[in-house]
Amino acid sequence: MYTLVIGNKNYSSWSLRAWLLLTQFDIEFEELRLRLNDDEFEQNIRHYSPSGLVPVLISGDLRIWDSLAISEYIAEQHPELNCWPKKTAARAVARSISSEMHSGFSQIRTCLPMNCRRKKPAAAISPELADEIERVRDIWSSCRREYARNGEFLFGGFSIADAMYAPVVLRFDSYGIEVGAMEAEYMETMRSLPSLQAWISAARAETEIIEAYED
Ligand SMILES: N[C@@H](CCC(=O)N[C@@H](CS)C(=O)NCC(=O)O)C(=O)O
Repeated sequence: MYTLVIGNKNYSSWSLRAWLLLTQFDIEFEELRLRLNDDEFEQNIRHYSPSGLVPVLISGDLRIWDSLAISEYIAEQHPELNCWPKKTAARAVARSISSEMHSGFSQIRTCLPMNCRRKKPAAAISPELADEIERVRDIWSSCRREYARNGEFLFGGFSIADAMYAPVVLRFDSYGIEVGAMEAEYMETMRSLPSLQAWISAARAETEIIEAYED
């Protein structure tokens, strides 16, 4: 049985990625939520996470403290689930876009922080932010064009790549980012997942406010 240590559901986009992956693939886990920006977090996080960051997956004596590392570990432990696409070429592209998400998109992260309670257009979109939004749209539409025949997600069936982009779907929704028909359809598919709905409801029920992530 795994334990997944996460931050506030309203704000912690990296936690959402790992949580959604486990939940979508029906992998049993216990959830341990620590409040970000709180003394409790500072006092407890090093007990679980050598990096001081969430998410952390605890599997027996092992701690895995990064969303992409957690994803790879889960994919290795449960090969029958095909957490990555089955075909080599699709898997290579899925890994590329997941790594691109993990190491890039600094403007989206900084200017559009995840906040599931928020529903208001972004105040301003700089050219740099617009470029990153365009790049995400391009990734989503090209994946959908290529893999639509296999299912509704980026590579047909739900994969780690969808978990990596889930917080971006929520951000585009919260900040009223305009997208084309193909990307809107993908966003709707993601938003209607019962797992993501459950995360959003729990996020909205949280009472902590972190000013840095609010307007
Ligand atoms: N590269 C890490 C990023 C993790 C991360 O930045 N987590 C944030 C919450 S979303 C955190 O733990 N922040 C706590 C802090 O900075 O004190 C991953 O992929 O898991």
